[in-house]
Amino acid sequence: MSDRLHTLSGYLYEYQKSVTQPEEFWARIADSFYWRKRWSKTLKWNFKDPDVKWFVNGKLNITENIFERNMFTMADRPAIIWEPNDPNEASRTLTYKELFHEVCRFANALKAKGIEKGDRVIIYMPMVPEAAVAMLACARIGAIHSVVFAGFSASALADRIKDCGAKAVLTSDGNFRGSKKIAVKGLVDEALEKSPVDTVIVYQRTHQEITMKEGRDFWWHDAVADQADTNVAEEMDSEDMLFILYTSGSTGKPKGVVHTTGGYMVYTKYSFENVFQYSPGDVYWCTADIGWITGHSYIVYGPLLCGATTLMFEGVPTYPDAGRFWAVVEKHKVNQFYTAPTAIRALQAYGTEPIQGYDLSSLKVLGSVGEPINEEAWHWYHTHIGKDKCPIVDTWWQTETGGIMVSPLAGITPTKPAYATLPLPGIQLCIVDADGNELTGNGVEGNLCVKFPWPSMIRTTYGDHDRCKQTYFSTYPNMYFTGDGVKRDHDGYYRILGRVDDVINVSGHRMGTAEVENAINEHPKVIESAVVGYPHEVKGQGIYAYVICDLTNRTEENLIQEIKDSVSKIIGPIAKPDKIQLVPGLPKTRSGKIMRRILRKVAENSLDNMGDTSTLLDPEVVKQIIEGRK
Ligand code: 6R9
Repeated sequence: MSDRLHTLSGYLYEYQKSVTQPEEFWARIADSFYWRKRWSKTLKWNFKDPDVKWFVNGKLNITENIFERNMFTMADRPAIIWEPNDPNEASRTLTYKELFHEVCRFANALKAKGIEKGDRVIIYMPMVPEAAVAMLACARIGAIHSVVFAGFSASALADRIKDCGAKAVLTSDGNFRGSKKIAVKGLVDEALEKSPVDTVIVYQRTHQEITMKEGRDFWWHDAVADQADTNVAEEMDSEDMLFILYTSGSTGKPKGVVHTTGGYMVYTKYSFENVFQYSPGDVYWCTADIGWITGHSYIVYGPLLCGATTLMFEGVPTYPDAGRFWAVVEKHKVNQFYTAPTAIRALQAYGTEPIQGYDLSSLKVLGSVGEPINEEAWHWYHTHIGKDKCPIVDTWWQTETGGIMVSPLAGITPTKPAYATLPLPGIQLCIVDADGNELTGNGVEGNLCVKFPWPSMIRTTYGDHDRCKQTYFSTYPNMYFTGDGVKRDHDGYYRILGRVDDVINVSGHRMGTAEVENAINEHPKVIESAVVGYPHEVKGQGIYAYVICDLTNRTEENLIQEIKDSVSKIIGPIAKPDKIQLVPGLPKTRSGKIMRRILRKVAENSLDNMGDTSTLLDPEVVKQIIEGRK
């Protein structure tokens, strides 16, 4: 059943209803799903503890809502189309029936290995259909999945295994990425030395040589070989955990954002069909990796709950050349295309030549996610990819929000370049000043908060509820604080201005400055460091590191390289600083706080307005830093 809106007045009407009668509104949407037992109360909440429960006492399984609920009508419809890294390798299509059988077989395999409801399972896999099968099989048996982006290092993987106390790791022998072949199993082995698990299941992708540990490691194809293709889904409570996804914050350690079953299901389906205006038979493609929230909500759960055909792409935008995205759009006649501004800017740099010759006429909707989209990239996307006929949905949301919060509804909401436009039904935004006063009316700018719960919101941070409370619910009482700055213009449209905390956004990937500093500080020659973001043409933001170090027995150049390598090893290549400046000292206040504001100015090269430096312990340091800037 579809809950799709079709007109602007329809949206405005629904929005109004969703605010005045939120429980009735969401109960109506939730009623189109299959519940083993209907909920007794739609919502219970307070933002103080915080304690939020949707569809209280409802019983369900999310995979029953993907498969059994639709099986009579959709069995032969393509669920996943897979496009491999190498365009010469054949693509694969799995119908809903085929996907269902794969999920059941793998669910049975997990059970046979002793994985039970409530156990945590790490998924560290390439972009192959089996990664989606792995997630859905966990959901089928009630195990909690935690997908770790396959570009993270062994040590980042080990930290996540340990933090969630995982019982199993699902992985591959290796991954193809552009022209590279990455030895994934070796990284897993290294991680498991630090954080052991009972079971490892290895999907064979690259056929490279790996070591398998007797009794612990099993091949995927062996594990499913004798399994039945039917499986009775585990009955889950609406508030049972569906997954944990680690994300970076302003403090050192990544935190495990927890999403639960009922609310996440309702919201991802509802937001998917409305934002993208998906019609049965369309081919939808989101280029994200399943290691990020975008991959969870809008490659796997949202589209599949809608009975959509979702395309999964294993490769990168520039392999074998910068026309690859457009070749894939043409080949599979993609109707909705959803990517990140950093990819658009990277392709923009190649000019329009790589687009020539590809038939992009199937495209109906273009999407953007992950970071603010600058006007230039917006226009390029609109003109050269959308041929001025496809609406762009600039979707603002976060790992913590579970689903899209602010976005045009494609073809319904009039768009404006660089604006995420209006909140989705059920989303009650609030802009506050630094003291937490709500800024009402239009033409205001401040910090973005949400003042009422929505079904797919974060419930806790795994193993540390207080951290959830401190990070999101303590800055402003009775509000969820997003960490983003925002402007509401004279039309009431929202424009996201970027993070106001110590989180930077590099190519659409979230990174805590403290997290990068900790990694830099692990180098034995480093005494202290400070990391800030600076504007970067393609990545949105680049990483600029100021480092105090001991240069004995090293040249400056060597040490900078060693630091970069070591950050790659500790977190992953995505966290490698773009610029490292060795400095004699850092600008600190008398109380010992690093004044990042000054470091940001230097990194941005805007030196004329350094602001107040009177509280600095040693103003001389700033001069030296400016002289040595990169
Ligand atoms: C979905 C996702 C969340 C942060 C968020 C914000 C930035 C995401 C955006 C956007 C401007 C958009 N962000 N979408 N900024 N316009 N359309 O990206 O989740 O990885 O948790 O990042 O990304 O700063 O706070 P996540």
